[in-house]
Amino acid sequence: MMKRSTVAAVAVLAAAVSLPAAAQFQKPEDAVKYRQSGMFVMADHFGRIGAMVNGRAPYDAAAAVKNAETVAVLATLPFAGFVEGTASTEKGKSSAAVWSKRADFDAGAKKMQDEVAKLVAAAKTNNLDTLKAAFGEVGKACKGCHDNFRNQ
Ligand code: ASC
Repeated sequence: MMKRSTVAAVAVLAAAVSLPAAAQFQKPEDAVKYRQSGMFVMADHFGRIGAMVNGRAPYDAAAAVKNAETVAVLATLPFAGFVEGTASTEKGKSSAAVWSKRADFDAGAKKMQDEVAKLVAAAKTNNLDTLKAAFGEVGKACKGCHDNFRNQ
């Protein structure tokens, strides 16, 4: 038999190793801040590609790849911040639908990540039209969730 203190220590260690998303944050507001910050930085880098495909900035193939790769990393991050009990009714914020339709929300996140992976590949083709098409698909994936899971 393990001593009670040992059992407790093992339990703490197991919890730390498995690290459920919620355990990453001290308080619910931190989870909200985390996901909003991630989305903000992701939108910034995505927007730099947008400026190129929309003719507001000169096409720089290397910068497009770098920004697409940055978006790909960022695209994995915000979802840990969607912890239970952090829905809002405020315009522009996450609605209760995120949690009541969680499978749909997760599928939307996956769709976005898949389209972002294609964006990276498109950026590497060094073809602005290819990049433009992939940019549009990512934008659609963003919008899909924003329409359904963000208060209008
Ligand atoms: C962006 C951005 C979004 C999406 C969305 C696409 O650049 O910040 O939230 O694209 O507007 O419809």
